Amino acid sequence: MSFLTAEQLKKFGIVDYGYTTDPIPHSVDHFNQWVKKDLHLPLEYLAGERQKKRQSIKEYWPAFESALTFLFSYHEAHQNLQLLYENNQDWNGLKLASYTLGFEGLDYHQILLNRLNEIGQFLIKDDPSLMFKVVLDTHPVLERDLAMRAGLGWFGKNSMLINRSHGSFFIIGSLLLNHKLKSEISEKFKVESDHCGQCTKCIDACPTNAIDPVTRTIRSNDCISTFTIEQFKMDSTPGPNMTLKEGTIFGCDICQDVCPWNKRVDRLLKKSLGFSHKDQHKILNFFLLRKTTELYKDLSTLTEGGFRRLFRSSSFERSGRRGLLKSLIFYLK
Ligand code: B12
Ligand code: SF4
Ligand code: SF4
Repeated sequence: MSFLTAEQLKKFGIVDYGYTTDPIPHSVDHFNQWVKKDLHLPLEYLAGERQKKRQSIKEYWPAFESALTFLFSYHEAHQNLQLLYENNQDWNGLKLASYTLGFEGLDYHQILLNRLNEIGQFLIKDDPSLMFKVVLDTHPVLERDLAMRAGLGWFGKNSMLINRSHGSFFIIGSLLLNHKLKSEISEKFKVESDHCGQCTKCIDACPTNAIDPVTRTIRSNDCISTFTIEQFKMDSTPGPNMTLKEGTIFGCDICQDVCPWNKRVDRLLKKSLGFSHKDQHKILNFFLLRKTTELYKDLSTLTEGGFRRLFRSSSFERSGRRGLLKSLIFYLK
């Protein structure tokens, strides 16, 4: 990238980036059908006003002229977790989504928001008339489609955006811009073709049958990720196929773990050095490296305030203490 050096990309943890001037998601009809069939439920926020905004980025931000989209990898955290599951004698059998241990064990929303703002400010130095808007997970933009339009990958059968060189263990973050950038940037990115072929590993591995093989989308109500991250109340009704038996207590990586495109990255990455940040160790020691009954006891006796203080700025603030207890109960039966 002409405006970010290799060192800056490294500093921001960006493994790839792309660019598009197209505001309209290519798969917008697909998304509308998905909502029409209620496959988004219980995630109400994907319908109504926010569904309308997802039809075109201009609906969300009329000044849109182009977007820079970045991939922030957490593959190393995934690899370190796999090693822990395979080799650590003290592991209790529970599993966490590996993004919770990426980004130094902190909530990626805050960390990546800061990084994207820093890149935006950097661009403005060159062109003070430039305006930008950060898009990161919670904004009403179909981010996988935006990344696909920016040439960063294809939609896997597990519905993940997959990149040929970096697999799918990354977070997508974008800067919407009110200008088009120079042509040498805009001409570089071509839309990727589908590289899933005849493979069905993710569909076969999903323990709750949440992947619809025909439409290649997720039935949200059957997805472990929905139940363990998005539904916080103790009395949340699990979907009909929801039986937690794989150890998953927060998020689910199963349909990515089995993907040959991620296995390829595993082989290419240098030998991992393990987790090195104190917040990562706090998470491992609290959730994974002691008896499940002890974890349950601590979560049951902690106050809400105590839990928040312990896991402030981590991904676990989202589900909270009760959301975790609700999932953990499956493993005490
Ligand atoms: C709602 C949501 C969820 C829901 C629903 C997931 C889903 N697959 O729809 C739940 C809670 C289940 C979920 C789970 C996870 N999520 Co989520 N989630 C979102 C969110 C907020 C919206 C996604 C959405 O609009 N879904 C509706 C479906 C229909 O759209 P879609 O997923 O974008 O899929 C598009 C393409 O795949 C394409 N498509 C799919 N199939 C086909 C087939 C054909 C024929 C065609 C033409 C097109 C097509 O069309 C869709 C519409 O554009 C996005 C952030 C965002 N604002 O976009 C993050 C996001 C998708 N999630 C993300 C992550 C990391 C996860 C988890 C891995 C977390 C975890 N470890 O537990 C899991 C993965 C589960 C999975 N296999 O998808 C990342 C994905 C990064 C990537 N590499 O793809 C995102 C982009 C957040 C981010 N900023 O990085 N998530
Ligand atoms: S995240 Fe887990 S439950 Fe959801 S589709 Fe993938 S394998 Fe199935
Ligand atoms: S496991 Fe196979 S079918 Fe599923 S996303 Fe990966 S390559 Fe595609």
